[in-house]
Amino acid sequence: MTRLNDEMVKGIIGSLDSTNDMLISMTGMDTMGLACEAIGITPEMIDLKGVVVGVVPVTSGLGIIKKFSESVAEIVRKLGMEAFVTESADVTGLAEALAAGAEIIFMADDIKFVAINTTNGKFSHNSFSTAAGYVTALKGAAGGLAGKEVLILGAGRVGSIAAELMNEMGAIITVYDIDEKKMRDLSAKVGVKTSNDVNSALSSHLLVLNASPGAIDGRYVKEGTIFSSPGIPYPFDELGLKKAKMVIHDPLEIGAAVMAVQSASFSRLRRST
Ligand code: 2YH
Repeated sequence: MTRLNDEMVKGIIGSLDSTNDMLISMTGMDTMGLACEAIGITPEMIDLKGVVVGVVPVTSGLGIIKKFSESVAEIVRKLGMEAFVTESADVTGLAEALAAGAEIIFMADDIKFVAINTTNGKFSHNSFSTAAGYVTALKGAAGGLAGKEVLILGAGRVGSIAAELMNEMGAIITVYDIDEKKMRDLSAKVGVKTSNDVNSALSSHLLVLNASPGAIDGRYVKEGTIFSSPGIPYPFDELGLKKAKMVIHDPLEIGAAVMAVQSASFSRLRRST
């Protein structure tokens, strides 16, 4: 998945409530409900009260993204957990979060983004969480995926996990990737169909999971398409947006919310009576 940048992150904190409203109206679930469903639980099954989350900025690679850590902390607070961003970055920041008693620690470099549950060492990662979150959103928006034709754009980490998850749900999947080898490998692994023409694939699908960094040409979008689209940068042109019935997209919230709930579930599931 492409790296986020300052520009993509700067509006997140101010738009969390509207992202939540968008999710409710498009999928029938709020952020918490969607995050829980993505990991196979209900909100009643988990106790997030008193969970302390530390977010550690990481300077390696291309370095710190302005407001990234603060945005993750705010996403987590909206779910009902306590969150802080460490003053120091990297290893010193990790030590700071541990010393402050963080039950969950979020850290991201340019390749991986993880949320570690410090009580047992289990961790969630953003590729799974993003895939699970956006598959769940598509399922909600489409009223279920069993027996439905779904196009996946992008056979990278998120697209591949999404293919496995939707395959288990009984969706009929076609995958497209500009990299033919990746596409064939995924097809062999999960047993999905492939397309080598993105435009004709778009023209024949009403449900699309877009996990690719490529642009989507509105001329080929089918009228009434539902897009669940974690892919960055934002891929739609005006025509595509006009023809689409729904576009579910945010740069960070859905993936990070699923990570937080999944990581908390490793120590906070309520015992059933
Ligand atoms: O955006 C990213 C990468 N695409 C990882 C996502 C994995 N699916 N990383 C964010 C880097 C954040 C930076 N190191 C910071 O501000 O701490």
